[in-house]
Amino acid sequence: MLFDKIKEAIRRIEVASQTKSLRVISHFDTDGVTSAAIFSRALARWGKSFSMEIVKSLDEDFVKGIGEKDVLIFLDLASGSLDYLKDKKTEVFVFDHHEIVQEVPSNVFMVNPSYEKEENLCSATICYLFAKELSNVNKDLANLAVIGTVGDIMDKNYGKVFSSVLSDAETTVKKGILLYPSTRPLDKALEYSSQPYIPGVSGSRTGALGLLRDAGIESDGGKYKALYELNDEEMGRLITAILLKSKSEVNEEGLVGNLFLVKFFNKLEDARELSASINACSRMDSPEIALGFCMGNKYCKEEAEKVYITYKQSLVAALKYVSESEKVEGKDYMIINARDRIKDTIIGTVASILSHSPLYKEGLVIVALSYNEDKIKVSARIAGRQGRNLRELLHRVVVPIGGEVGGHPNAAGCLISRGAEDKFIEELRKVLDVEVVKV
Ligand SMILES: [Mn+2]
Repeated sequence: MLFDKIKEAIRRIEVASQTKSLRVISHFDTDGVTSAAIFSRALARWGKSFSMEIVKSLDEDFVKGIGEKDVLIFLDLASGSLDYLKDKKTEVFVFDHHEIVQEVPSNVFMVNPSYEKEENLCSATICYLFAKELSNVNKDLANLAVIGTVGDIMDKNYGKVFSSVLSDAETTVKKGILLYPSTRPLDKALEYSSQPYIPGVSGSRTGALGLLRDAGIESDGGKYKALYELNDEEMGRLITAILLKSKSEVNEEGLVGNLFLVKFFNKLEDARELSASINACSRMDSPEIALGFCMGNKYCKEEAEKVYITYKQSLVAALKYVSESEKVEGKDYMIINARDRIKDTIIGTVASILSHSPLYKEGLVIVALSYNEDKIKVSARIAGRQGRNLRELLHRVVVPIGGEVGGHPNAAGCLISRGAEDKFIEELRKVLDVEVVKV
């Protein structure tokens, strides 16, 4: 049982921390940062001395370089790095939800719902359950678990455990369009929305006002309601109006979901918007700002707002670069080699946005490359909803070159060495061209 594991972890950390410091390492995405914030607060209230680090990933060299004088605690990562941890001569704790692919070594204590085959929870929720078990005072951290869950897109078919977290956080849950922030007046929210992209509405003030008119949603002296303020009937009409405008480009299943409103800095905020700004800070190399923001630091909140704006601008600049740059194009594929013109931390998001754009035909393979020091980050996406298996495709190209492939059939990525740039593109083209012949 996960709950038993949490209790046991508390007992073991209590013992280990009598003689050693705690070194906590967490992941840089929203779930990892919210996990880190919950854990930091909980450990401080418990009176433990600890250090906290936020990392982009756990590669072999990094793990091997970690010393053994402290107790090691990993949040939202390490379930895939167990082989590198088995030789550490210190206690290791893993609070994670990723799939465990190797055997759990005897020095590692695993707190992972997938290991227990229980309700799927994100790391922030696991950390929250740990914090709440330590003390009920930590119930004020429940909102962070909600934000982490939204960040990992695990907010759809949740179960009993997450429901209790929602009630601890006093979250307002509402069925509606996944357009954020749902706290912003609708005319603005629609005009500035890129995901979902609504043709003729996204980026157009006239289009946004026209859509609201079609849906029969009126302003009160020029001021529109926010999405979360709509009643069921208005929400229904708005969904219909958007579906009519989008034709096949937006499907109802992806458009409608749960809106979560959480208290943050004493204001009601859309968890999706908070998640996006935390994610933006990390992607812009400022995970410490994201962490401070989650921990209630006012200065970090202001900085996070600035970084979020810069992030959105750099996405726009990246998309502009893509539209103007020379691409390697084939019948059913497009390769964008951005080199150092687009950050490796946003190249995946750029590829995702392109894949949702109505400019590209269904099934087009989009592969984008960006430098990351001596490596190259590769992100592959399928335009539309179906096409080839990208993970398999990348795997075939990478095997002779060397590198690790991760992801899913329709969104995959890999890391290769800078020296393999030309070879990778050449091999990729070969594989992609052959596929075309096969079809
Ligand atoms: Mn996670």
